[in-house]
Parts: sequence; structure tokens; C-alpha cells
Amino acid sequence: MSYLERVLENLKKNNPNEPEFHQAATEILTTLAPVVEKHPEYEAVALLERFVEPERVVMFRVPWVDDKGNVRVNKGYRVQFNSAIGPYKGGLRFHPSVNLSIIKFLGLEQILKNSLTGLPIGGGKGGSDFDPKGKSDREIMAFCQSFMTELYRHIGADTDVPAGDIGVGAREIGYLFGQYKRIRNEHVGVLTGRGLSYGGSLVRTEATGYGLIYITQEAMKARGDSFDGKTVIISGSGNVAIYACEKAQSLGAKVVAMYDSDGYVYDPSGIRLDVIKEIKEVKRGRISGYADKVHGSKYNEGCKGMWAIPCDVALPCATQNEIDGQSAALLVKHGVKYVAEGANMPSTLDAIEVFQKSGIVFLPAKAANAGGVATSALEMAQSSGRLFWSFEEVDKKLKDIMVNIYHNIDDAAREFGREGDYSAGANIVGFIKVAEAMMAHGVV
Ligand code: NDP
Ligand code: 2IT
Repeated sequence: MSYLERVLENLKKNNPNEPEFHQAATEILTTLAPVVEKHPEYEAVALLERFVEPERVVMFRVPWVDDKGNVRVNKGYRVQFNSAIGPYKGGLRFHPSVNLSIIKFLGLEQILKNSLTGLPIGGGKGGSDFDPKGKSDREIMAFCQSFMTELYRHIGADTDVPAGDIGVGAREIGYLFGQYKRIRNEHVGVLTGRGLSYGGSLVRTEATGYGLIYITQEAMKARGDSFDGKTVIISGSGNVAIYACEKAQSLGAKVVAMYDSDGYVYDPSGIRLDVIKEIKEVKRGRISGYADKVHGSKYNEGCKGMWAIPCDVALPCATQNEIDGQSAALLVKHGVKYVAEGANMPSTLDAIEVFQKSGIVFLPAKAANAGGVATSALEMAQSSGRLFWSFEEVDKKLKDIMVNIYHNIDDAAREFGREGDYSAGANIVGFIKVAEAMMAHGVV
């Protein structure tokens, strides 16, 4: 058994009942053989064993009072996975499905994603099984204040800087920041995705979606192709999906379908993003309302059917494992040419295999959605320097970062004999920097 196989076996044995964590680790470790072969010194210092073990896992109780006066209790998590190249950095997810396995898979992915940005940020992730759906603003505030009343002692502008993820957007970051500032009496860059009036950065709201389109655009450019006239389907209708749609449309693409967790809308004449924004960002409503407002569009219960819609570009931007092998096969059969992952781990291992074998362009999450965290790092830089950059300045830096990521993973895939395999390219480039830093730090 090779060193990598042994590490993976032990990881599965030592972390039972964590299927998402096993999946992310499998995807990563099965591509790192060329690096590990080149660096036999890694095994001698148990580098990979340390890489897959979080530096720290914090789990805590989050009690809060709902509008009826009932006391409610949720679980809170922060996994501080790896600080070799910078302070822990990564989002907070509030969703009923959240558990340790999901936070650990997200944290592991985040280490390599953050490394790929080229900026000095380590990897972490956190969240809660709290369900924000249907809660009043006061309930959201009460929950966020209680969550931060424990989290504050573990984070800091140079220690660990959380941000948003599913269920955590501008409103939640505001409440979390307010409580941190109140407890610590410090107005510092301890969270990113802050509002523009209190230390946030322009473009952070748009960054993940725009970045996803910038890297896909670069992959297209390398093939003499462009978004102009392309038919696109996008899963999700939250932060990442909305701004991916906005940028794709601005480049001449026609986005024909989007979904939320209940079902998808198909609009053959092109999704009207103003209607989606009104439903999702303003009213926090359901996407089914789109079909009532837009003539000629159709709402379908359930999400899976969306992947059967013929398209040139598919952008999964909702959640993990939303594309299985069967959906991947349908996409390929109907002519998809580019799949770029806005969500984290949206494709199952089977789905990835289908994409890789078909020869389409597959841009994996840790490269394709790195624009969000990269812009978070730009927000951190502005906070430290007490600066405020213009929209154009931040957008240009974001675009440069995404273009660089594309070329770095493309070059690495070629160099290690895996041309066009961007999963391998992304894992290898992300890992090399972290491994170098870990080697320099000794056994810690
Ligand atoms: P939001 O909460 O803004 O939106 C999430 C969207 O995904 C909603 O439309 C939601 O539908 C849908 N969704 C969630 N769970 C499911 C499910 N089980 N089945 C179908 N649809 C689902 O989150 P974001 O847009 O911020 O995040 C989306 C993805 O992008 C996540 O994987 C996240 O980790 C990743 N990501 C986010 C970044 C960011 O900067 N925000 C950066 C990089 C990656 P509903 O409203 O019905 O719940
Ligand atoms: O998955 C991710 O990269 C995010 N949710 C964004 C993290 C961040 O710190 O901006």
C-alpha cells in the first residue's frame, strides 16, 4: 500500500461516519501521487497525516430564544484546519444539514483553495445546524449574538477570520460583527463580507460568482471560445448563483434555468435576474414565484430534472453532491462543454469521473470558486491598511487572481503528466505551497 493509500485508509478508520470528509480527502489524496513521489521527505515527518488532521476543532452549544419565548439550542462549530500559510480563513454555514463531517470537508477544501489564491490565508470553516429559513430578523439576531458569544474567543484578525457561506450573508455578518465588537471593544477585520459602511470591500458580494465566470472565460479563451451566445444552467439562486448569472449574462450568455432546494425554473428566453434578485435577495422567498411573474417560464418541483436541460455550460452553485453520476452523464449526453463548480464539492466522485472521461472542461470548486475568499483576503488587506479601494480596482485584482489560478492549474496538470485534468492541477498547486510552509515550520 502506498503512503497516500495508507493515509486515506487511516483517515477513514479514525474518522468514522464522516462521509463528506472521506469524499473530499479521497478526491485530494488520489491526485497527489506525483508530488509525494518527488518528495519522499514528507513521509518521514508524517506531513500528510498532519495535513488531514485539523489543528483544532471547536464545538459548542448555541442557546437562543425564539419569538414565542421558547429556548432553542443549536450546535456550533469552528474547524481551524491549517494555519501554515496564514491565519485560518473560511466561511460559516447555517443550514440544518450542518454536521462535523460537512464542516471538515469544507475546511479541508478551503486549505487548498486559499493556497491557490496566492494570498496568505490558511484554511478553516464553521457553522451551525441552525435553519435561518422562516426566522424573523430578531430571531436571526438572537442566534448570531449567541453564536458569537462563544466564537469570539477563538477568532481574531490575525488568528481566524470567518465569512459567509450558505445561510450567512450580509445580514448575519452584520449581527455577528456587532456582537464581536461589543464583547472585544475592537473594530477590526475579524470577519469578511462586512457592509461597506463598516469596513467591507466593494466586489465581495459579487466575487464568488464573478470569479467563477472569469476563470471559465479564461478556459474558453484558451480554446478560442467565449461566453457569447452560450446556453447556461445554474443551480442555486443564492449569492454565488446570482452573481455568476449576472456576469455570464453581461458576456452575452443566455442563462435558461436556476433552482432553490424545492425546484427549478426553466425560462427558454433567458432568466430575468431582476426578478430572481427581488424574490431571493429582497423577499427571501421561493423560486417557484418566478413562474407566476415571468410569462413563458415554467417551475418544476425537484432539482434533479434541471441537469437534463441541454446546455453548453453548467454551473453548480448550490451545495455538495448536487450532481451525481447519472446527472453528469445526462449533461454530457446533451452536449455540455464546460462545467465549473461555484459550490463546494457539488459533483460526486462518480460525476467527476464522468466529466473527466468525457473530455469536457471541468473546473473544480477549489479553483473555480476561489474568487470569494480571494476577495475576502483583499478585504483583510484593506482593513489592515485602513484603505478603501474602488470597485474597478478590486474587480481587476479578482480577475487577475482567477486568470492566474487557471494558468497555474493548467501548467501543473501538464507538468505532472495530467494535461487537462484540472482537479489534479488544483490539488497539486494548492498542496505544494502548504507542504513547503509545513516543512519549514518543523513538526507542529
Ligand atoms: P446561499 O445561502 O446564498 O444560497 C444557497 C443556494 O443553494 C440557495 O438557492 C439554496 O436554496 C440552494 N441550496 C442549498 N442547499 C440545497 C440543497 N440541498 N438542494 C438544493 N439547493 C440547495 O449560499 P451561497 O450562494 O453563498 O453558497 C452556495 C455554494 O457556494 C455553497 O456550496 C458554498 O459553500 C459555496 N461557496 C460560497 C462562497 C461565498 O462567497 N458565498 C464562496 C465559495 C463557495 P434554498 O434557498 O432553498 O435553501
Ligand atoms: O467556501 C468559501 O470559500 C467561502 N464560503 C468564502 C470564504 C471566505 O472566507 O470568504
